[in-house]
Amino acid sequence: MQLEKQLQDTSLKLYEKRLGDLTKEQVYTVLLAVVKDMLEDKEEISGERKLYYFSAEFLIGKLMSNNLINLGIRKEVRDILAQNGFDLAEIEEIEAEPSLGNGGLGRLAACFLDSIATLNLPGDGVGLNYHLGLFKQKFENEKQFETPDYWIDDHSWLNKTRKSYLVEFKDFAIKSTLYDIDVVGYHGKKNKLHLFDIGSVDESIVHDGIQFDKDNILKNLTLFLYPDDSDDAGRKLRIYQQYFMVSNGAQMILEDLKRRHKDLREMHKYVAIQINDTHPSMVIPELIRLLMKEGLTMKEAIHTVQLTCAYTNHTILAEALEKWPLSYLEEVVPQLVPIIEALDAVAAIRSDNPKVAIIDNEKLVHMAHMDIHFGYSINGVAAIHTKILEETELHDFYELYPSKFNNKTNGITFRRWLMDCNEELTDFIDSLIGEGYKANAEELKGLLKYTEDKDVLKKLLEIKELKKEQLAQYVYNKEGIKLDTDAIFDVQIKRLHEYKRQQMNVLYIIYQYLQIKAGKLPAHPITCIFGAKAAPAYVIAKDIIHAILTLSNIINNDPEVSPYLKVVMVENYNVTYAEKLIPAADLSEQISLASKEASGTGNMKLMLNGAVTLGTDDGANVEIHELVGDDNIYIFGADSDTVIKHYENADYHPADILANDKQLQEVVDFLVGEEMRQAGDPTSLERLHHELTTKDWFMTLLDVRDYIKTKEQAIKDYKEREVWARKMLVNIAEAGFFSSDRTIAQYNEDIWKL
Ligand code: 475
Repeated sequence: MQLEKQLQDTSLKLYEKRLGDLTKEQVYTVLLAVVKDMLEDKEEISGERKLYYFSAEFLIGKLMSNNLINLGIRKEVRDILAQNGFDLAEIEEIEAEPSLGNGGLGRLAACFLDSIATLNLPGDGVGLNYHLGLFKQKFENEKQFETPDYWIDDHSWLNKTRKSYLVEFKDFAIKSTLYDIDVVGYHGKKNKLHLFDIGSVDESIVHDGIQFDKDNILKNLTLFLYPDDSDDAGRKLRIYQQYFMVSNGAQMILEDLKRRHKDLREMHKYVAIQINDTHPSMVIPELIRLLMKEGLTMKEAIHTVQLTCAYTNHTILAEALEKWPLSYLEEVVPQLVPIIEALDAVAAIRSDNPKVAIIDNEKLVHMAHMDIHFGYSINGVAAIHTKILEETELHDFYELYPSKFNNKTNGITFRRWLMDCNEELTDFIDSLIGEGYKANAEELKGLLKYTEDKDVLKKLLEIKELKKEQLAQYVYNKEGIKLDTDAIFDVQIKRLHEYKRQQMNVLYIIYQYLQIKAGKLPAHPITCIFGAKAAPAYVIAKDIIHAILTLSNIINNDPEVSPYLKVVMVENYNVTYAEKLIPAADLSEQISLASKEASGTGNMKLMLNGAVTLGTDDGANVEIHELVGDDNIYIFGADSDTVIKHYENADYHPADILANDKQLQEVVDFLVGEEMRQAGDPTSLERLHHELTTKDWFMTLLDVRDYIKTKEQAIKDYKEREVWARKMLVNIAEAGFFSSDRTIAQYNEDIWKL
C-alpha cells in the first residue's frame, strides 16, 4: 500500500499523471526515483575497521532488478506495475547497462560488493566513472567494429557528492568530482561504490568508432575504460587514470581517518585495502607519500601501509602483468618515483634475488612485485591458480614470504545469477528446500535428495525448455536468427582470447560440418552459441570472431546442415545478455588451456543454472569437478603439469600433430578453403590458419581430438533426458560452494578481519 502510494505520488509529482497513464520510460523514471529514495534512507554499514576495494573495473550491469531483490520489494513492485498495465521485465529493459569492466575481474568486483553488503561488512568500492564503458560491439561484414557506449543519462544510479580532491600530475593538477552508487545488501544495510571523475571530460572528441586524442588528458581522463594501450600515448593515459583513481581513494581514506581523530601511524587498525589486480598498485607509494606529508617518517609510513594493503592476482599471462617504464612514471607522476626507488631499495635488502626486484635492469617497474613486498597478503582466485603461483610463477616470492600467500576461490552472487536471472528455477528450488539457501548457499545440497525423483527431474527439464524458449525469442528480436529449442544449446561466453580457445570450438564446428556433409549425422542437433568481445588491438582475436561469423553464415544457410548444426554469435555480449544466455544453456564450454584460466566465474554461473560443464581441468573447473564427480562433468585435455612442461621444454609443435592426423589437417585447412574464402576475408582467415599451424601458442591442436570425442559423448548422453536431468540437478545442488558470500566470508576471516 505504502509503496503503491509512493509510486503514484512520484508519478504525479514528475509528470502530473497517474502511473497507469505514463509511458514505459516514464514508469522507469518514477521507479528509479522511488528506489533511489529508499536506498538513500537505508542505514550505512559502519564499524571501527573498514575495507576499501580498489578496482579499475566494476562490471555492475543493470541495477534495477538487483536493487528490488535486495530491498525485498520485487514481487510487490511487479504486482503494482501489473495492476497499472505494465510488465516489470519490460520496464527493467529500459535501463542502460553501465559496462564498466572487461570481463571476469570486473564482474567479480561487482559480485563482491553485493556480498560484502549482504554480510553486513563495512566495505566500499573505489574506482573510476568512465563516461564510455567498454565499447559497444557491432558486426559488419562478419567483423567486429567498436562504437562508443553512452550509458550515463539523466536517470542513472550515480549520486553526485560534494567530495572533491586535488590530484597533481607533473604538468598540471586536476580537481576531482566524486559520484557514489549505493550498494544495498540482501535484506540488509548499504555500502557505497565511489566512482571518481572530472568535470572537463569531453565526449565530443570521440570520432571514427572509438578514436580520440590520447594526449588531451583534461578531456579524456575518464572518457574510456582501458583505452587502447597499443601505443605510448595510450599507455601513459592508463598511468594517468590509475594514479587519479588511487590518489583520490587514498585522500578520501586519510580524510576519513582524520575526521575520526585516528592516529595515522595506526592506519592499518582501521583500514584494509584490497588491490584488485595491479591496476590500483600505485596506491602503495601514494599512501606512503601522503602519510609523509602528514608528518610520518618514511619508515613509519611503509610500516602501516604494508599492514593495510592486500593484493589479488587474477592471471599468470605475462601480457597482463603490468610493468611500467620508470621514465613514464617520471613524465606523469614524478612525485612517486623517489618513493618507488626507496621501496626497491628496501626490497633489495630483503632479497638480492634479481627476480624479485621492483625495478629491473631495464628500468621497468613491476607493479605486482611492489604489491607482494609491500602488502600483507597475496591471493590467487582458485586452488590450482594459487598453487601455480606458489610453485611456478611467483615461486621466488613464495620462498621469501610463504605466509603471505593464500587462496580465495572466486564466487558469484546468487542474487543476480539465480534469483534475478532465473526466477522459474528459484521458485522451484524454494518449493523443494525452502528459502534458507538464499542466505546460506550450502543448503542447496538439500536438492541431492531428489536425484531419483522423476517428477523433480522432469520439472527441471521443463524449466530449462522454458528458458531456452525465452532466449530464442530474445535472440530472434536482437539478431534475427531463429533458434531451435530442441537442439542442445552449447554455450561459450567470455572475453575473446586465444588461451580461452574459442578457436578449438571453431575446429569442432568445422569437423561436425564436414561429418554432416559426408552423411554422418550427430546424435542430436546442436546449436553453438558464442558471445565475446575482442580487445580492439588484438588482431588474432578479431580473426577468430571473423571465422565464427563466416562459418555461421555458411552453416546456417546450408539446408543440408542447418537442421543438425547451427552457429550463432550474439552481438555485443554483456552482463544483460549473460543473464539471458546462462539460464538457457545445456552445455557450458570451459575449454581454456590447462593452467591459463585463473578461475573463471561463468563456469559457476552456468553450473548454478543447470548447465553441464565441458571443460579442461583448469581454474575453478577443477573444484567443480571434485564437487560433482566424474559422472556430472565432461573433462578432457592435457593437465596443467603437462602443459607447463611443454612450455619449459619448448617441445610443442602443431606441425607434428598435423603431420600424423590427415583428417585434422583437413579440418584446419577448411579455414582457408574455397568456401570460407568466398564467404569471408582471405587475409584474416589465412592469418588465423598460419597462427594455428605454425605457432598455436595455446596448444589447440594438442587437445582438439580429445575435445571432439568428449563433446560427442556429451551429445549422446543428452538424449537420455532423465539421466541428463540428474546431472543438472547435481550441478545445481553442488553450486553452493561458489556463492560469493562464501568467498567474502573467507576474505574477511583470513585477510580483512573487519
Ligand atoms: C581471469 N582482466 C578469470 C577472473 O578472478 C577470473 C587484465 C588486464 C587488463 C584488463 N583486464 C584484465 C583480467 O585479467 C581478468 O579478467 N582476469 C580474470 O579474472 C576473476 O575468473 O579466470 O581471467
